[in-house]
Amino acid sequence: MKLYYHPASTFARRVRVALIEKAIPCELVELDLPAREQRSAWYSALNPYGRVPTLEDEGFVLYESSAILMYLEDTHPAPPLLPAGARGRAAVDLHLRLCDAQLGRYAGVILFPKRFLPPDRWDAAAMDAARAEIDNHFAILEQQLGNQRYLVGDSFTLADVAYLPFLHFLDLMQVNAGPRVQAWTARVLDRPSARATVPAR
Ligand SMILES: N[C@@H](CCC(=O)N[C@@H](CS)C(=O)NCC(=O)O)C(=O)O
Repeated sequence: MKLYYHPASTFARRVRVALIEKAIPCELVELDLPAREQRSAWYSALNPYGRVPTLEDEGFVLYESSAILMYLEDTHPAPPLLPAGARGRAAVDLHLRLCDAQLGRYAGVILFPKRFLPPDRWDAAAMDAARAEIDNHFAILEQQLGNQRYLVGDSFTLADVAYLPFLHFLDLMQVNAGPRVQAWTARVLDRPSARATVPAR
């Protein structure tokens, strides 16, 4: 199995975390994103969208981090990162979708410029609007977390894996995180899989 990734990629980090949690052997192939290797002919043949991550498993090629997470779960079910019952699995699915729709797209508006562009190229109005959406999303999660240790009950699941790379940047995004979100973030980021995949910036 091969994973095409970049160490700074939030979406690729999800997959690296799942690989570590499940102890799946995998060759990591780093793409030179600043040099636009993701747009090269050889990589476009694998992933026509020119993004990381992409997984290659004996000729089977898959991209979109959530789809890769589900594939790893199906092919390597132990240790499980999905609950056993239909409702728990549906709840994880819900959080995977909402993480992308209500957080990932807005996080990118703040994180890409803050991590990779000089301040004179930041769009402050767009970043403020994105932060308002993100604050609203985390206010909802604050309620949903209740007294649970993780997002879906007391076990670490793919829902937490999907959020993990974004939780890492709560401070950089200047999110107004409530106490439950803060405790959940600390718990998630303390896992060995999180510590082993910390981006350089
Ligand atoms: N929806 C995709 C998003 C992947 C994505 O946006 N990857 C970024 C890095 S975090 C990327 O490859 N950017 C390079 C580019 O767009 O040229 C997923 O979940 O895998």
